[in-house]
Parts: sequence; C-alpha cells; structure tokens
Amino acid sequence: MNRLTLKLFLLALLLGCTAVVTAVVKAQLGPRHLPSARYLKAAAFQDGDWKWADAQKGAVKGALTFSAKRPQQPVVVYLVRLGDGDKAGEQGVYSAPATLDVSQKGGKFEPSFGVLVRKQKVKFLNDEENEISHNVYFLGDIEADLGIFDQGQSREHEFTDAGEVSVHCSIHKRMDGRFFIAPNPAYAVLEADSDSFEIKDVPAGKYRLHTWQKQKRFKDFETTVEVTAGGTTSVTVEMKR
Ligand SMILES: [Cu+2]
Repeated sequence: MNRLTLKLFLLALLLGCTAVVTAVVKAQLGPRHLPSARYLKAAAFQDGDWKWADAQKGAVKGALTFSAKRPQQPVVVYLVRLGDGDKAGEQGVYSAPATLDVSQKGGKFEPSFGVLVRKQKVKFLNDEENEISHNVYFLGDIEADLGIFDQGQSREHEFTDAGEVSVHCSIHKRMDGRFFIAPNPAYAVLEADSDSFEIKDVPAGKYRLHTWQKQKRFKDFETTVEVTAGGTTSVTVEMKR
C-alpha cells in the first residue's frame, strides 16, 4: 500500500465513522420537529371501576383557529380525564365501538386512516382476488406484528393503549396506513373542511384537552377543561406554528 492509497483509505474510514455517528445521534434525537404528546406518554391509561354509562354528563364545544393555512387533513380533538395531582387518571369503563374492518385488496389498506378508541379492535382482511400474502405491522406509540397471512385470511388486533400508529406491510413497501387511538370515547374528528366540534356525553370531571394532527403543521394545543353535569364548556383551540 503506497502513501496515497493509505491516505485515501484513512479518509474513507473517517467519513464512514462520521456517517455512523450522525445516524446514531439522529436516531436518538428522533423527529424533533413533531409536537410531543406529553399526557399520552405520561401514563398508561387505567380503566378504574367507574362506569362511563352511569356518570353524570356534560359537553365540550369549541372552534379551532389556525395561524397559517391549514393542510387539507383531519385534526382530532380529544380529552384525557385527570385524576389526583392533575395527572392522567382513570379513563372509565365504556363499551367499545364496532371493529374497524380494513381491506387489503390491490395491496392497499382501505381505509388507510382511522381514529379509534382504546378497547376497539381492527380487523385486517386479506380480500385479494389472487393468491397474494400480506403482513401487518405497527410502528409508533403502539408496536406490534400481526404476522403474514394468505388470501382469505384475516388478523385482528385490540388496541389497549392510546397514541399514533403507522401501519405497514413487510412484503409491500408502499402499503401504508395511519391510526390514532384515543384514550377514551371523548374525542372529535374534524375533517379538513371543519373547524368546530362538540363532544357530547362526557362524564363530569376535569380533563386535559389535546389535539392530534394527521399532518403536523402546527404545535399541538392543550388546555384544562372542567366538564359539569348538564353543562357545556366552551374552548377556543389555537393552532399556532
Ligand atoms: Cu402486503
């Protein structure tokens, strides 16, 4: 090995090491531009023994304001019930909505976006017309791998945690979907053309109101709201850059 080859070799080694270090640092920092979901991460949600159906209820209504042009994407407004010390408390026992059926025909998740609630199930059906196998795995706040399944088969998953889930297939790189799982039934989905909401039948108590955006263009908003039996609490949700 002559001197020039050695120099080139050392330079390549240095560049290689720098790339590895940069990648590791980036992986640890994570996507820093995304708003954090503090209360979601702060506690594993417990049901407790109080029943949603038996509680005295009120409503929360409000409007969203945007400091810049809003993307043509849904926003979810959801409530986290607070307990002692204003930490996420027991979310109550409620009956889960019907299972969300997701088709995989043509190598696409349909629907590819959904807002669900803890305890709700999702069922992925391999309804392909040909013999094509699919896989389903989740990344994000909830991680799981439902395995590979053939034409005519299906896989179910019950969400026990709340948060954001991106859905993928290990066989087909372009099969993507996204779900948001709310901690309890007190949530509203605002489609791209709507900026007001009303969440009805919320058991009286103290809540932290949060937003979740399918396309994260603004800082997520949060505020504390008090729900009273028979009352309506009004909130202005300010979405700022
Ligand atoms: Cu697939």
